Amino acid sequence: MKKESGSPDQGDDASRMASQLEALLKGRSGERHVVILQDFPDPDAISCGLAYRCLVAQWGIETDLVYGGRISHQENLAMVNLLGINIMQCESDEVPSERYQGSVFVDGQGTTSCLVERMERAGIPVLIVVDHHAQQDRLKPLFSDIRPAVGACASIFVDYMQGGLLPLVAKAEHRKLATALMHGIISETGALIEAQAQDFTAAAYLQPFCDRELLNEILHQQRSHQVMEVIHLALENRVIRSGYCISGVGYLRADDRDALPQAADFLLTEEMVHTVIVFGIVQGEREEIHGSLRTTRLTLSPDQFLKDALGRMASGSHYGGGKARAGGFEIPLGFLAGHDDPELSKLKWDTFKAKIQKKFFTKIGAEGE
Ligand SMILES: [Mn+2]
Repeated sequence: MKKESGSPDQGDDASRMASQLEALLKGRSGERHVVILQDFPDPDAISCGLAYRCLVAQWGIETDLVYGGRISHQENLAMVNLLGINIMQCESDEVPSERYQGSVFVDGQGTTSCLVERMERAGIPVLIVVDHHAQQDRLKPLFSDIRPAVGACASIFVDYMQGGLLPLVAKAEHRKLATALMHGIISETGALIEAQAQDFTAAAYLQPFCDRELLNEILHQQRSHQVMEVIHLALENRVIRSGYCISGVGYLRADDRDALPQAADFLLTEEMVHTVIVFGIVQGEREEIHGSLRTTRLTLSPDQFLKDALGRMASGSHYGGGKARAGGFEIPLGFLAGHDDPELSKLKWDTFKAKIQKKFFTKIGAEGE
């Protein structure tokens, strides 16, 4: 059931995926599904979760949207609050797994959530994966629709809706959904600059139902002081080699985690820089390295680049992955995790920073410079 993107019969393929999904959902009526978003959910993921919730309601399927980290970006908080989207933050041992007859992954394939193992241990079957990142092979779902050529995962859901699974009508619930999906598409495609034909088709379909005033409000959130400070550090600590800009920002709170991609976006505006990597140690329930990659270089695949540079962990999965123009990575600190005295903390950061920089410099062939 897996699908490669970019095939000439994309239209037929898309409607085949929609009818396969419909067939599966029809057989699942009355169930409750857990929709797993990445640990730091972005608008694309949140809107896909909402789309799934609205879509499956017609078969009497209930959903919980869950994530294991934080909603950290100010725009994403505004989105959830202004649109009244019901979404649950869960520690992995808190997931009420006995409630669910199946799990669903949107805008990810289980590699960006700390809740996956817990779901697996609870024996919850993986029903559906809908994503636009490169194929990750972490999960074995009953239905999988992976389209790396699409700019936003939200556009895949709009494709299902438009294909007859949930035609939009003029009512408040659909207005909310259309606004969320539009925000997903806009923010995921750099204000449509990176959008593909299918994203434009989706946006055109959503436009008459979208609440422009609300969208405007969501998109014009100011940056928090902490985010500005992370951007400041990223600027100060950056090292540039052959057009690659790498910057470590040290420790940051889980609440400020989404400052990393914002800092990366900012550093990418410097002339002669084509690729940026910003990373830091995120201190939440777990302490972990998180990093964000942004590139304008057409010949660079963020997914391949991160997999090559960082390799795999003992479990066999990669530390990172990506999609067109963007990627991310997460490195568990294992035995070294946890708050320490200032001296140990500094040693720990210096060691990880040096190691990560070395891996990237080796990958780009700039090691000795
Ligand atoms: Mn996405």
